[in-house]
Amino acid sequence: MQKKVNLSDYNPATVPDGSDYRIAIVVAEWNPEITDALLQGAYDTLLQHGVQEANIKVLHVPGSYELTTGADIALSDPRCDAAICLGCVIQGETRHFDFICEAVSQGLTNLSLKRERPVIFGLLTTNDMQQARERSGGKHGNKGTEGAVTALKMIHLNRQRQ
Ligand code: RBF
Repeated sequence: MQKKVNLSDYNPATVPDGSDYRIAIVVAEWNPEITDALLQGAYDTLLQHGVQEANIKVLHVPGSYELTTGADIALSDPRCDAAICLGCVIQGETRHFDFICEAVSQGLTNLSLKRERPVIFGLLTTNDMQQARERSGGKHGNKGTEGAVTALKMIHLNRQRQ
């Protein structure tokens, strides 16, 4: 089996067609150089897999901590099939890093179960800006792309719910 360098090297044939999917992308404004690149990766990947531009809604929130509320607002529309959440938290001197990462990961998990729809965790949590760049279109791929692929696969799975 071929060794995966990163999950952005996915096989397009395994991704469901998204032509009747409605997807929200919720993106944090902190570290915009990174989050803009994640957004671009997610958006382009959804288009490549048939999602119609009119069915992609982009919501901006101030920081990663607000991703959960932003996704909840997006999913308050019952026609919205999934929310892809994108943000970047760089580890600093303070414990804010841990608080934000913990709150977002718990928040998104709980929201997905509450709304019974996929909520995708596309939050980069890196030691420095260099690592963030490598994961938003650099040598470790683009986590926005991976978030979009995950959303398409999870919507397909969710539509099999009894
Ligand atoms: N938001 C991010 O998306 N990435 C960060 O790296 C980040 N660092 C923060 C550091 C501190 C000390 C504080 C107070 C906030 C930070 N935020 C960051 C913003 C946070 O996600 C949220 O928008 C604010 O705390 C307001 O709820």
